[in-house]
Order: sequence, then structure tokens, then C-alpha cells
Amino acid sequence: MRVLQDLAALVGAAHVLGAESQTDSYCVDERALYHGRALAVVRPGTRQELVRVMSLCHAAKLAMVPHGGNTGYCGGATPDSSGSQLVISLERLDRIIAIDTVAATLTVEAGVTLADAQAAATAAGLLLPLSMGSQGSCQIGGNLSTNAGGLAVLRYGTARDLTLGLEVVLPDGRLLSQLQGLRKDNTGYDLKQLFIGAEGTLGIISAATLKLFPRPRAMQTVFAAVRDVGAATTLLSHVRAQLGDNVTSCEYLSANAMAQVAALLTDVQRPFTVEYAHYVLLEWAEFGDRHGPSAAHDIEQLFSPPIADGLVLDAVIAHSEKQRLALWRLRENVPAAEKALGGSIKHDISVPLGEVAEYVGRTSTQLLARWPTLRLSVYGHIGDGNVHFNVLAPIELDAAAFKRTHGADISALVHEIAQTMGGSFSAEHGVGLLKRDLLAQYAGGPRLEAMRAIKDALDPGGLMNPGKLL
Ligand code: 2HG
Ligand code: ZN
Repeated sequence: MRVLQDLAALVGAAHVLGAESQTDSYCVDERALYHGRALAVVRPGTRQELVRVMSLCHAAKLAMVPHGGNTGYCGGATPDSSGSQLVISLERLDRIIAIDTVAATLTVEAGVTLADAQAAATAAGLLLPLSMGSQGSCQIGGNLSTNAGGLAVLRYGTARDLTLGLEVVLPDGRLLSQLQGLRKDNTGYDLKQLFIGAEGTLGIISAATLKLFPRPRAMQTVFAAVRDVGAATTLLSHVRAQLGDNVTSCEYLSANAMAQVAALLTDVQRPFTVEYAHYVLLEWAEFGDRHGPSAAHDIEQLFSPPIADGLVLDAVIAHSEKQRLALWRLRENVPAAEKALGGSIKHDISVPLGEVAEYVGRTSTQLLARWPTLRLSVYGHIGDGNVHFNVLAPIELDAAAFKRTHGADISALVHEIAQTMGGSFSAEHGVGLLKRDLLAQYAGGPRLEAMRAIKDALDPGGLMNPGKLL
């Protein structure tokens, strides 16, 4: 095929992968829900090459599937099964372009892993607060294309909130470059917002300028057993009232989530000797020398009203970085624990913060009324109103068969309750292939029409990541 020869001439034959053995890993998503086939995988080595690759594809009317770290949960980076789509991998665009310690900004290419971007900020004495379990392999381009959330959204916001500038290659190969990183710029439509969260359907993000923050002097981490889900959000309000915006994370684990992860991580000591029904991992940042050596005493004081009120039943403080990381491992490994148990039916809902307890209660009751032996694995970013309401098949049944028979009904119920409570069916993992029908169902009317109009305006040939999102 002529275009493949042109691509090879452009990026080098070694970076146009054609054999199935080479393209395989680019054609299966992280959860192995989708198995596609690619015409080829092309790996441009510079942003200029990316521009020219996309111009060639546009001229040849070739569908393009942008591919980052492939850690997404919704099939957003997987080609379809036609074998006619070109996967464009951003992995070689892995340069740190600039770091500005005065403006506190970091400019990176799209293929830089989140961990490498964090390390670059750290080396400059600053903090890139975006963080998540997959940070060793997920890439900035994918983080922005899916508007990733992660573990510190409560304080720092999502990937969108951390983006000051963006460079995007449009479907026809034109470069839209706005990497200045200005904190104020009111010159018409803020176009970068269109591409953040667009899942590669409007163009390919090639670089970004991200906001950095002062590095905290210390993090304080408390793992608490709480009375119920409502106590978790009330506790957060209490702690925020005392510590203001320094609270960075408020993560929830149900008893089942905790039991699963404790069974997986046999080397991590459980925080409590008895089992509780609900747990919260709370973390806040300290700056300057406000606390000093009396930190533990201050924390005890901070927690004494919620303990007296019966909201907090027990709590442990991390006294060292090692203890802190051990507590975080409990939270971060819940997905791995589910996987080890044969996988879960995953949900990624959000509701207004004041409704989370009601949501979890109502959804649990309705699910268990219909499937009494279902194993609920509820956990997540409760401080953001975002709960992973995951569900494991009854232990006595085959997980795959159960999912085939009941998965759709279970998910419909989980999503419907979120919708009726003013929530979202996709709080952080995006839409991709997996939730496209849900977007059509729930976004509906003018919102969907506006999205389609934007898509048609920027990608009239429908070449960008076809079949995803819309
Ligand atoms: C997390 O919060 C991730 O750990 C994954 O978003 C959630 O696996 C999941 O369902
Ligand atoms: Zn999550």
C-alpha cells in the first residue's frame, strides 16, 4: 500500500509495524475487552513527523487511532476489527520540553509517562499533582485525552484543571499550538478544552503545558474506620473546615474491597485488628513549619470531635513514609485484587457529594434484592463524589458466564440510579467504545447534537478514532 511506504519513508521502516506479532499489543485494550486489528502501527519520533503522518493519512482518507500507554478502561485506544485503521502510537514523543520554575509550569510531549512528568517536576523542586495507579505507564497525551482524575482531584482537580496550554495536530495535519502556559488569556474560545476529554476524536494531542505546585513539606495520612458512608463525607467536611484546601485525598473502601485487597497483599499489615464495614483514607499536605514535632498530637485533636460523635470508630496515623505508602497500597491495589478474583463488572459513577451515601445505600439494596449473593466491591474517590461501584459474580458461579447473562442488567441499574440522582455514568474513565451507547442514552438532545456538530466541523471525514465516544 502506497501510504504505508510513504509512512515508512517518513518515520523509518522500523517504526511502521505491520506484522501481527508486532501490532498485537496495540490492538488489545488493558482489560482485554476489545481485540482489534490494525492496518499498521506507526510510531512518529518527533512532533513534526506526527504532523506529516497525519497529513498523509488525511490525504489517503485513512482512519487514525491514537494510542498512548494503553491503560484506559473503555477501549478508547483500540482499533476496530476491520484491519483498515492505522494506530498512531505516541510512545516516542517522550521529551520534556521545558520546565519554568518561576511560572511553575512543565511542558512535555504527549508520550511522556505520568511518572516521568512527575519526576521532572520533583527534580525542579515542584509538584505535578496528577497521580494514579497506572502512572508508571500511562502517558500525558492519554491523561489529557481522557481528562484523567486519579487520587488528588479533591485538591488539584482533574487533568483538565491542570492544563494551561496544549498542542494538537488536527485531523488534516494542521498544527494548533498553544503551549505558552498563560494563566490568563481571554482571546475567544478556549479551544484546548475541546480536545481535553475528546478521547482522540478531534485530533491528536502532541504536547501540553501543565500547572505545577509548591511541594508540601510533609503529607499527613490517616486511615480511619467510619460508621457508614455518610460518616465518610461528614468527616471530610470536618477536616476541610479545619485544614482548608490542604486536604488532597479522601478515598473510600468498603469492607469487601478491604478484604479483597488484604487477601492479595499478604505483606501489608492491616491497619486494624478487627474488621469494620467502612474505611476512609484521608490525606492532607503541610507547608512551612506549622506542625513540627507535635503533628501526631494535632491529628489526635483534629479527630477527637468526629470520634466523640461516633463518626470515626478507629483511626491510624502514618508515622513514616513507609507506613504512608503501605496504607496507599491498600487503596491502590483494589483493582488488582478484583482482577485476581476473576475480574469485576466495573462502574465509575459520580453523584453530588451530599448524595453519595444515599446512592451507595440505594444501589446496594436494589442489587442485592435481585442478586442476593452478588459481591459488591465499592470503593473510590468519595471526596469527589466518584465511586467505583464494582460488582463481582457470586462466588459459586462462573464469573464470565455470570457477566454475560446479568452484566447488562446490573450495569443498567447502577447507571440508572446515578442518573436519577443527578450523577454521571462515567466520572473518570471516559466513554471510548464501552460506554458509547450510554452517552447516546444519557447525554441526549442538544448536548449530543452539539458534540456531533463539533466533531463534524473539526473532522468532517470522520477519520479520528472512528467509533469512539460518539
Ligand atoms: C481506581 O480508582 C481506578 O483505582 C480503577 O480508577 C478503578 O478498577 C477500577 O474499577
Ligand atoms: Zn478511580
